[in-house]
Amino acid sequence: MKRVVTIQDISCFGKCSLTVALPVISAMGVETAILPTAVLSTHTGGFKNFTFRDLSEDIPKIFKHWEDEGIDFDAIYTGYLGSFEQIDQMKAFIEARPSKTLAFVDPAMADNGKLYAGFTPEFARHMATLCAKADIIVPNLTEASFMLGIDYVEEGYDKAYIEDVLRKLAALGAKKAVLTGVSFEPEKLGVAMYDSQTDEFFYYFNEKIDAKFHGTGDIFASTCVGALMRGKSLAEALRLAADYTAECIRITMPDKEKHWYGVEFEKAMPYLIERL
Ligand code: PXL
Repeated sequence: MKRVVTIQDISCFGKCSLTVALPVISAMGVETAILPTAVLSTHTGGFKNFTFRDLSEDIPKIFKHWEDEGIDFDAIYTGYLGSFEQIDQMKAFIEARPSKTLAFVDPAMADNGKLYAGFTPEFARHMATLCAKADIIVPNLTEASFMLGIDYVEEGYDKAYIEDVLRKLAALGAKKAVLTGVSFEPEKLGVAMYDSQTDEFFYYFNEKIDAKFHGTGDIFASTCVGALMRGKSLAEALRLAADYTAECIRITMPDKEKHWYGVEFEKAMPYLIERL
C-alpha cells in the first residue's frame, strides 16, 4: 500500500481541505498521513468571524521527528497553506524528498477571480515558487492568473489561450501543469493538462452543473492523488477526479441551499470506489 502525506488546514466545519483529503484518499486504499497547517473553526468562504490558529511553528518539529523515525512517503500533497513561512517550509520538505516521492501541489488560495480571505497577490507570487518545485500542480484558472500575474479571464477564451497559460505554468518549474475550471462551451466544464516532458496536452470535460460549492477543488485534487497512488496514469487520474467531483456536485444539488458550504462527497463514495 502506498503512503501519502497531505499538508493543508483543518477547517473543523465546512468539508474542505483535510476533512476531505483524509477520507477520500483513505477510501481509495492509500495510507494517508496528515499535517495540519492551521486549525480554523470553519473555512473562510462564506462564514464570518472564523478562528484561525497558525501551526507554522510546529511544522519543522514534526518534519524532524518523522526524519528521526525514518518515516517517508510515496507522495507529498500540499493544499491550503496559512503563511509565507509555510510555503518555504514546504519547498524545503519537497527539495529534501527521496527520488521515489511524488510532489503534488494544489495552490489552494483563490477561485472565481478572487483570492480567499486573508491572501494577497504577494502570497500568490510566493506560492508560484512552491509550484516551481512540484512534479504536478493543479491550480484553477484564478490561481494560475494570480501566480502568473496575468488578468483573470472568466470566459470567452480559446484553446490557444489555455495552452499558453499551461506553458507559462510549466515554465515556473513544475513538470506537469493541470488547469481546472476550463470551459470552451457554456454547457461543458473540465480540466486541461500540459506535460512539459513530452510537450503534450490533455483535455477532459464533463457536463457543467450550474452551481458553485466550496471544497470541490480539494475533492478533485485528493481523488487525483489517490488515483495516481493506485497506479493510474495522470490522464486516468484526472478523468476519475473530474467524474467524482461532478458526481459529488450532482448528488448535492437537491440539497444545495443547506449544503452551500461543501458537497455531500460521502454519498458519492460508492461511485468513486467502483471506478477505481
Ligand atoms: O477548499 C479550499 C479551502 C481550504 N481551506 C480553507 C478555505 C478554503 C476555501 O475557501 O477557506 C481554510
